[in-house]
Amino acid sequence: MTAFQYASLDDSLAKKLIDRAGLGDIDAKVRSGERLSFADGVRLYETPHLAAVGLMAHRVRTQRHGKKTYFNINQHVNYTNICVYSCKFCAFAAKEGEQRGYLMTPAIVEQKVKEQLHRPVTEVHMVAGIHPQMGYDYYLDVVRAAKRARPDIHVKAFTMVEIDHILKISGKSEDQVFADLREAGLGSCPGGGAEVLVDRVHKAVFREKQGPQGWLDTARKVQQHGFKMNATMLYGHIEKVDERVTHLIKLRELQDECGGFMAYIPLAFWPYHTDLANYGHVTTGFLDQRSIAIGRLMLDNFPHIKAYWIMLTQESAQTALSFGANDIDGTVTEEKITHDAGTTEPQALDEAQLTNLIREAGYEPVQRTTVYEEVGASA
Ligand code: V47
Repeated sequence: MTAFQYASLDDSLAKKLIDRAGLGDIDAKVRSGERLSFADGVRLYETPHLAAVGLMAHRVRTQRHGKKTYFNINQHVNYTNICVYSCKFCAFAAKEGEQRGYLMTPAIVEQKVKEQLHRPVTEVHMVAGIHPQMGYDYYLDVVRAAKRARPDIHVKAFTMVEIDHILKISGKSEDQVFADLREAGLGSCPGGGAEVLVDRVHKAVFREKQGPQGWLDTARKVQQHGFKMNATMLYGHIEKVDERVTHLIKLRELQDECGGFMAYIPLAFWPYHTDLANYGHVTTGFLDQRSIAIGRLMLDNFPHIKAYWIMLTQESAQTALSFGANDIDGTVTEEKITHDAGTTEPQALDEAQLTNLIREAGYEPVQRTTVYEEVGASA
């Protein structure tokens, strides 16, 4: 069955399959727009009937977005890997003085953005470690540097961990810090650093870093100050099914309260060179599709579900377009976090490669800005 046929599977057939999988009651809720419960989320993670979960998610995706699949032309700049924290899932971080540690000055950030001026890049995604020495002005300066190099670029920068750190070292009021960041050129925030929003996983895997409540509180501040942002979940390590569902419900509640999340992005864990390398496994195709589909079904108040190809792989990201995802992220260019942890994916894809992935799966590629304005039909 081709992706196109799958995407347009007759609804009564889909219903029969979902009923046979014992998920008819959940399907009825999805169809009527009733919110799924914690118990529903657990069942969706535990059922072996992945196709049934995918069909429900695909229907919602199709109702909201038709065949449109968003991508953007972006670049990543990871301005330092030096980090005070030692999260067990992270292969990117280095300690000060370590040979593989690096720190980009604002001038280097400017140079990195200038290097891409020949491409129609609309977004720079900047995240990094928490450097022990850099002061408040450094953070403003890296944003300014990107804008200096390319004034029309959208700067999507700083996870909630970085924002919290910036707030703490600023010596200024929260209002002033967000005003400074906006004036420097910050456009929105990425969704990283959430990991799994439950205390057990926090204690076991990233205990020194901001915990679940800290991430949510900072996200609330960011959104209350008028910035849009994304939300992630790092899955496929020690987290349990109920913890994944708890994570999704916490995101959903914050979205009800503030409404500033654009996309949910499940991030597939890559274990190589991390402290969890011996723990087990890399993610599976089954878990990847399930994570996308359950994100779409549980997060009824999130407009976009993103299949980030670097972490999912191109194969899995392409398939995810039929399991609820309506976004495949961007061209990227020079990604370090997943590459340090062993991803087999390239550093970048060009626009033609991205649009081919989307078209081959039966969907319509649409270039977007960071905040989901359509840039125009793609070639
Ligand atoms: O915060 C760290 C995760 C995140 C590993 O908002 C790992 O548009 C897998 O958040 N294996 C950074 N993941 C990436 C991120 C992101 C990516 C693309 C788009 C957006 C967006 C956000 O990567 C980190 C952490 O949660 N991470 N180590 C690892 N070994």
